[in-house]
Amino acid sequence: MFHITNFSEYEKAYKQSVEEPEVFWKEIASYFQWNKPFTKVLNWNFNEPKIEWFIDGKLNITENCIDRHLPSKKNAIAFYFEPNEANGVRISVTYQKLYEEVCKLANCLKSTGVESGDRVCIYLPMIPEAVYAMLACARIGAAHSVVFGGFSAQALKDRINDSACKVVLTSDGAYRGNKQIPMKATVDEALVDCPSIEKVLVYKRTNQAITLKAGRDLDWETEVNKQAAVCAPTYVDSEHPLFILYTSGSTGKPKGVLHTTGGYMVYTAYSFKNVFQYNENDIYWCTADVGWITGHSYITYGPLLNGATSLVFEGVPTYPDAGRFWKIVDTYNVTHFYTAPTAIRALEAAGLDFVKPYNLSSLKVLGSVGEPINEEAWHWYNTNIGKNNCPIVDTWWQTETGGILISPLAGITKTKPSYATLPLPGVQPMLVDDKGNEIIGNNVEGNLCIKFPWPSIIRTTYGDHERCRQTYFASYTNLYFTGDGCKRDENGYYRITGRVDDVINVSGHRIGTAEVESAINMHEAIVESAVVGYTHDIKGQGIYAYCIVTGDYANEETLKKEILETVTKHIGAIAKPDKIQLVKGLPKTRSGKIMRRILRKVAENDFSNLGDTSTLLDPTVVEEIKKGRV
Ligand code: 7RM
Repeated sequence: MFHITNFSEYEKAYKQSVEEPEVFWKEIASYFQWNKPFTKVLNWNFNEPKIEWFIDGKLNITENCIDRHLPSKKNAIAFYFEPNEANGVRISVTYQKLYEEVCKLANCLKSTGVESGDRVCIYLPMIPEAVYAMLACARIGAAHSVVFGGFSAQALKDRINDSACKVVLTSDGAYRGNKQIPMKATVDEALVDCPSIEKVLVYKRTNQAITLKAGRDLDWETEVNKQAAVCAPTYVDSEHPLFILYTSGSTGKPKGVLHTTGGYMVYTAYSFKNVFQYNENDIYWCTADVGWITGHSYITYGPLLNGATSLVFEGVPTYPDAGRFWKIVDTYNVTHFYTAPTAIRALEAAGLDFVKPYNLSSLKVLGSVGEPINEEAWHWYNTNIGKNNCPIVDTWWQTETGGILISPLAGITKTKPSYATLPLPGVQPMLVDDKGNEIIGNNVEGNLCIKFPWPSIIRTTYGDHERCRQTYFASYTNLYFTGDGCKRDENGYYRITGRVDDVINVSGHRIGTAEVESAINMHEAIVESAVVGYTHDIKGQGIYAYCIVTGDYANEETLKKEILETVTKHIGAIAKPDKIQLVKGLPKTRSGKIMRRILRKVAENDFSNLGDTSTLLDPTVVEEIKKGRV
């Protein structure tokens, strides 16, 4: 049964999903349109890893997102578009219009030479075209690689080259609050060094001045309007790549997480329906950006697969003021609202005067995603937004998991502040100690692993399968390792406590400390740096950088400014350190390993239990670091 409507149905579904996973998922998969039925539900081993779902099945995910709904929902709204400027042009996109826009863009991609199996980079603001772009790729079997609009030219270039994209879909610029951000100029800078790119399609959003390179750059509207509004779906194998999405890990450059078609479709649709309990005529709004996995699974695919009506928002929570979210909820009668704890904390800090003017009585379900939600933010959200009347779904998942794995089902699972509560059907969590021994029983804590595949699990990291194995499947034999620490309470409820690796979570954005360090080290005056996370009231975690300076520099203030510029250039503004401390040395063991534990404690302003520092290569650096804390 696709839709779970009460707790005993959840228990029944969960039990079956563990005891007879193939029977369970076969039935869920039968709710979709397959061009050719699958012959086997699952093949897997976590050692290679090799994971295949709905084997031999052929399908097109956009047929399931759009065509399938047309007979009953032609004129129903797929999504409303709310622009950055509250008085800008609002658009309502019906399922019929969505069909036509996606078909035209799909034909346009074909005309530029894109074929099934190719990769297409999408670098766009949060406008309807971003959704059309993802679906147009999927329509013709090309894999999309969406790059968040806040990433720099350098970061964009690395991502385009890693998966050898053929085409970039972008816009002239983007509106963001009271700012106008260049997009095309950033693409131009990236493409100086991207040999695989053949064409660039440029959508005019801001009408700012741009240059078009003859033979390469095309005007979006001109090209799209030449195309027929019908495009037969390309049927692909269930395991055909659907998209690549780059995400940060504890070492080196970002990894291209690869998701495939059939399993991702089944799981995002199933999890959307059951976690949010979305019903006909509800208005769902997820405030994420399509540049992150939340935008992929719960703005584009999950809602559309369910024939839902949702909202696509171009702007930011605090423009023109901190009441923007609540004003939108009031205007559209939003019933389901899904956002990140960092936004909740920022809006809480702005004060209730920004909430009071608006009628929020349409709300039925609230969601949280991206990082642990602290109890205080949970209560503020529950009291002031939900008016003690809306279940909060604290949804834990990752880019690699494709969909929500641990979460309450709205109105069905009893919630507990700061707990993601229970696994969805098909998800088998396991806590292990550092040696990989299972931690059994309740009231325990350990590293969170999953012991059985679910349909939307990562298949590989693009171009480097060994890295996928190393990162997720090699820490513990036969387990998928999440990188998160986790508690299980007396009732078996899960609470994710945060990363146990060198990944920090800044405003719900995953940032690898190694990535920031290598960006900082690009500055000529810096030889070495160490980056750690520390507790930040609004962002959840802030970035603290210790930098060893050897080169010449004018003065401390200028140098720090230059370091920030270097990081912005190499990664993007989201990775800028909140605090920079210039140091003469870093605490290292005799073997040269940086003692990050000490650096984390100093960043937290906690000088207790720094441990035995006498064995360090140079114990005096610890005193220097403590004194110089910023
Ligand atoms: C969806 C997303 C994944 C990391 C993950 C966690 C953290 C996400 C929650 C959470 C506690 C949550 N994908 N995380 N959701 N921690 N409670 N509800 O964010 O790939 O960008 O990040 O985010 O550490 O490993 S992500």
